[in-house]
Amino acid sequence: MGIPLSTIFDSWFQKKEMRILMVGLDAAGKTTILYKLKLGEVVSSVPTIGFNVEKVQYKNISFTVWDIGGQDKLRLLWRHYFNGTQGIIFVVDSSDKERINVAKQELMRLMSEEELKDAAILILANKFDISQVTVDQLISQFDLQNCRRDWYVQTTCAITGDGLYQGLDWLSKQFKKRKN
Ligand SMILES: Nc1nc2c(ncn2[C@@H]2O[C@H](COP(=O)(O)OP(=O)(O)OP(=O)(O)O)[C@@H](O)[C@H]2O)c(=O)[nH]1
Ligand SMILES: [Mg+2]
Repeated sequence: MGIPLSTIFDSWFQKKEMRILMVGLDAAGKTTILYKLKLGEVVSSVPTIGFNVEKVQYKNISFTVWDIGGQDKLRLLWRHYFNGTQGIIFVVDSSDKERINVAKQELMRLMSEEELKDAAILILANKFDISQVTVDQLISQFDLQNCRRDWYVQTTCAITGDGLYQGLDWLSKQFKKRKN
């Protein structure tokens, strides 16, 4: 007995691509995160009208990350990008106390979308450098305790890159879990 050779070959050569939808309110830091991951640099960003898309290679997985503009009127367009999404990165400006409830509502709306029901949800509490929010605080602000989805909260600073790869680590585990 043993593992058939074809199974080993399949696991080697299988396409390891994960389609990620990155959304969140305007100015949360999505575009800054995308290019920090892609280029290792902080780019000067302008508000995104439409989308940016980049492939980010990490841990043998090619993440195709769709970064969609988060301004109020643009949020209605997010659903056009849902199809085939395996993971969501929901970016929150954790220093924006006034709009934390708006962010929560948008996240709840995404979680109730039929097309996204199997997608893993990574929540990035960004701008950690200026907010010092804790993961527990964000979990309670977003009422995630009773949420029966695969979700994970990570604090990040897109400027330094802190926390970004921990987030991708969690997504890569979700990817492997779903493939098995
Ligand atoms: N201090 C701090 N500033 C950040 C951080 N991440 C992003 N920013 C700043 O926040 C501003 C908005 O960042 P963007 O990446 O353009 O935000 P966005 O989410 O793409 O916004 P939209 O495209 O409008 O949806 C920029 O001035 C960034 O430099 C962070 O972790 N800490
Ligand atoms: Mg942007």
